[in-house]
Amino acid sequence: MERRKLDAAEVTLALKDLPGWSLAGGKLHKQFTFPDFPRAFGFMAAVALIAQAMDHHPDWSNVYNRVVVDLVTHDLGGISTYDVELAMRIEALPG
Ligand code: H2B
Repeated sequence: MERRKLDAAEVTLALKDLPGWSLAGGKLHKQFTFPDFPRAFGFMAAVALIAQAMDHHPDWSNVYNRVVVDLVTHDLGGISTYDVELAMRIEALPG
């Protein structure tokens, strides 16, 4: 798909289809909470496979059962179509 930086209006529009996601520090941001660490890590493993296939990688952190995900396109200096695509693919993961 096209890899292009989005303007503020396009980001606002994209967020309408991304429940729980917000704009924070110039990145698409969401915190995920799981029942336990293995579920959180399983989620991260699933996201890692998607990220590697896209060659587009999240800024993220994990503490026990929580995973904080921030999506930005470093080389374009902002949120791009790829960040929205990755967020949508994360939302489409089972469970
Ligand atoms: N991920 C993100 N989020 N932003 C980037 O600019 C980026 C990336 N660049 N993954 C990619 C890898 C680049 O380094 C490779 C060479 O395509």
